[in-house]
Amino acid sequence: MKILVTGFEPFGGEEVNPSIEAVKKLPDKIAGARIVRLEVPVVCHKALAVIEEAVKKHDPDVILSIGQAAGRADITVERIGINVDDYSIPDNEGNQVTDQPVIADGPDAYLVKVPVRAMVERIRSRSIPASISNSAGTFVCNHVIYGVCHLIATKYPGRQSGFLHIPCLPRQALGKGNMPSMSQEMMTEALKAAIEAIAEEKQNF
Ligand code: PCA
Repeated sequence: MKILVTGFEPFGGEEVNPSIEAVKKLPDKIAGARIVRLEVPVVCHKALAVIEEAVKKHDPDVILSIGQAAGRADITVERIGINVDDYSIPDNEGNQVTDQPVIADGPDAYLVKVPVRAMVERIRSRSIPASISNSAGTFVCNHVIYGVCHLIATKYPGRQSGFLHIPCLPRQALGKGNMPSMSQEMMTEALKAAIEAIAEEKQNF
């Protein structure tokens, strides 16, 4: 089994994005699954194209994307992507899309096809706080959740996709009052736990 794990480049004036930092530190194999890493631009009109190119090249069974959610205190496993782009800040190429669909004529929403409950439980079993999230917002992360689900539904049947939001790194939280943070080591451990839960469920099919 092969899992494409994506993280984002920094955005919103930050010098680092914990998602790509945690992804870079993943081992090459987790629970028998081969890991392929990919950095994705925080650009509305490019993110999905970069992911699709990697899907064509590597033919993964699962696409698991990771993004930063500043202000969240735990690892959140996203359950749903909605067909809405409504950005409160510009993306990294200055696009501030409002009230647009991700995919014109697409369904209103997609539920992800990874075992969100088992992923949360596995992360918690490592003493790392985690929960299910029922909204990934309406910025580039939601765009990717929805867009990858749509890609699978329309072009790559049988594949699965999922998304985890992770908190800021401690160095991003410096001087930001009550901004929660988590160490990169802990976040990488959480990703490993989530991937184990996905890989094990797949083996049981
Ligand atoms: N977080 C943003 C986009 C890129 C990222 O890491 C989001 O939550 O939409």
